[in-house]
Amino acid sequence: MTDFQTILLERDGRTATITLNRPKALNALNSEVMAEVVAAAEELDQDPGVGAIIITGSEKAFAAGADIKEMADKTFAQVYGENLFGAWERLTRVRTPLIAAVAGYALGGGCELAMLCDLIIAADTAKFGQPEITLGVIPGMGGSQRLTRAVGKAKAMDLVLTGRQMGADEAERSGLVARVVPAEGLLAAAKEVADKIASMSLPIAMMAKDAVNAAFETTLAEGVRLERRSFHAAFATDDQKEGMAAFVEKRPANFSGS
Ligand code: CO8
Repeated sequence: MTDFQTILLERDGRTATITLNRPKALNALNSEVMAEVVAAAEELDQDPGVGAIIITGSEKAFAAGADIKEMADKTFAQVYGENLFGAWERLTRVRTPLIAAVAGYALGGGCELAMLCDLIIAADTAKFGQPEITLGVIPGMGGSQRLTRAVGKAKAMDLVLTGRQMGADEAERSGLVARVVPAEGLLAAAKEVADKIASMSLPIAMMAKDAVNAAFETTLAEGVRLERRSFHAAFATDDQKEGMAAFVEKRPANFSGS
């Protein structure tokens, strides 16, 4: 695995953890962080020994947004020409389940990075927001779309137009966050969820993730059709045989990923 400057990478069993590591800038997402997170996630995605990936930050900040100092003086021609921060979209093609473990600030690009993951587990200290409007811009990594799908138009408009921050409880009530846990237990809770997911059949977890994501991309009828095809296809795997045999034999399943 490549030598990274702005992230830490850990493996424990079938779970990998990517930790954003620019503490002095509250993990502001500059181009280097983006390149490293995306490269690490893509590399882990190629490894069948990895069944789930956690993306996390520090106690104070998951990430305080895209790096304002990097962007401030750029012209339209530059940001358009280089497709500034466009590579984050590559995370949507990572097939291994991605879990965001969020403590502290998840603002702007930080909130959008969390929403690029498949599910968000938040510490009770987490604060989510899309403050771009206060800087004279708008969300640019999917915030206006993914936040609206997650929490609905009313709250998305509230957050995107006022730039206010939303605490962990409100985020959970609104459907942005899957679980809220005490800050000191955040990584353990995320690891428990990741290990649970990683203990399942990886190809089946990929299929399940794909099916849920289809709900955001297509019509109900198309989505249900895709789900049924994938459900039928699951019967071509050894893991379907193992999972159902284990149930009948009253023992835990031991999935092989085949
Ligand atoms: N970019 C660069 N540096 C940052 C950022 C950031 N987003 N956030 C914090 N920092 C830096 C500060 O400048 C400061 O550095 P220094 O010590 O050198 O002055 C250091 O981190 C610590 O920050 P503070 O002193 O401000 O810490 P506080 O605890 O007082 O405040 C806050 C914490 C409230 C999080 C505050 O830092 C803040 O408001 N940060 C900016 C939040 C923000 O506006 N984020 C949105 C950025 S725009 C964006 O994300 C667009 C995404 C879409 C891009 C995609 C394009 C295609």
